[in-house]
Parts: sequence; structure tokens; C-alpha cells
Amino acid sequence: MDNCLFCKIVKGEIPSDKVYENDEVYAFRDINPQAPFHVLVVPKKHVASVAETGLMTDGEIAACLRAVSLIASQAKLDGGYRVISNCGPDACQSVPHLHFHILGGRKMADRMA
Ligand code: DGP
Repeated sequence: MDNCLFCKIVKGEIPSDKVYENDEVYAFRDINPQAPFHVLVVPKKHVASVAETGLMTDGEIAACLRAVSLIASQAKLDGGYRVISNCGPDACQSVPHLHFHILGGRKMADRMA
């Protein structure tokens, strides 16, 4: 996707603070962190959101969540962490490339909305 912000980050055309990369996924620190630890995990293959995961292989989907787990483990988020993927306008998704927020390093609110 030529005009996709996160595709440009994956390709290195826009700089990012990378924390992890493998063949399937790229992970980097959120530019506007909402917690002491706030990382975005994105598939290298462009899909818009969770709603389009039918366009991904099971392996590509699994790679995203395995990366979440690995990154959180490496960051020693032993108290826990929150994983969020906003999907579509009602969820206020602002970048239409599937991504998983990892939020940690503080106690989260006890409600989701
Ligand atoms: P969402 O609202 O769920 O689509 O989250 C998009 C996130 O992307 C938001 O928390 C801010 C982050 N973001 C937007 N532009 C950039 C950027 O250029 N670099 C980085 N590192 N993060 C970005």
C-alpha cells in the first residue's frame, strides 16, 4: 500500500523506534504513548484491521500474537499488560493498517471503554 503510514514504517521510509522484527511482523514504540510501555505490533503484509484477517494466513495472524507475547516477556511486563486492536471508526482506529497496541508498566483502568 503506497500511501499507508505503517507500510512506510515497515519499509524504513519513515523512521521508528523499533523494538522487534521478524519475517512477518514489525514492532515499534507508539509516537504518543499512553503508558510507560506502549508498543505497536503490525504485520508486514498490509491488511486494514482485524476485520480483514480473512486475507491473512493463520501463520501470519499467529505471528502477530506470538510477537506480542515475546515483546512483553522481553520487556519484563511481569505485572501484566493490555493488548488492544482498534477496528474501524466506532473504535477510533486512526491508522488503517492492522496493529496491536501493547500497553504496560502501569495499572490499567478496570474497564475497557
Ligand atoms: P489507532 O488509533 O488504534 O489506529 O492507533 C494508531 C496509533 O499509531 C496511535 O496510538 C499513534 C500511533 N502513530 C501514529 N502515527 C505514528 C507514527 O508516525 N509513528 C509512530 N511510532 N506511531 C504513530
